[in-house]
Amino acid sequence: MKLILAIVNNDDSAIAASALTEAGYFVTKLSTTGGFLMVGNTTLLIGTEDTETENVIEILSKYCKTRKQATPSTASFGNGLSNESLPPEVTVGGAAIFVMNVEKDIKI
Ligand code: 2BA
Repeated sequence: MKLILAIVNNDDSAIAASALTEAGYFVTKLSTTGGFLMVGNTTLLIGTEDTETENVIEILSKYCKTRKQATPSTASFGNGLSNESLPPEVTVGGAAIFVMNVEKDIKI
């Protein structure tokens, strides 16, 4: 079994989660914050069989789009970077995906 962790844009998260659920996958949505931009994004957790991994990635690819995002002035908050050292905009997404092995999957 695998745990797929996908960090996606907030604007894509609802449709991506719906498409995954409709395809029969179990999905958990977490509200998260990117460490660089310091703005909200969404992390989707999907626990599934090894053989389903590529299909999940395909669905995420379909609904999670790459976009340019302006670097907000708050991006350096707390990390000691000056605004001048940050690029004016960055390319974000479609999704940062991590696939992990699951030792046990227990539901009580
Ligand atoms: P953020 O950390 O807010 O990063 C937003 C975008 O800023 C990134 O897009 C990338 O284009 C740029 N960026 C991030 N860190 C950078 C750095 N140290 N130097 C220069 N540019 C940097 P994505 O790569 O598509 O990442 C989107 C979001 O996914 C990230 O938001 C973060 O929340 C997550 N993420 C991406 N890669 C990750 C990783 N290896 N580990 C943990 N989280 C990751």
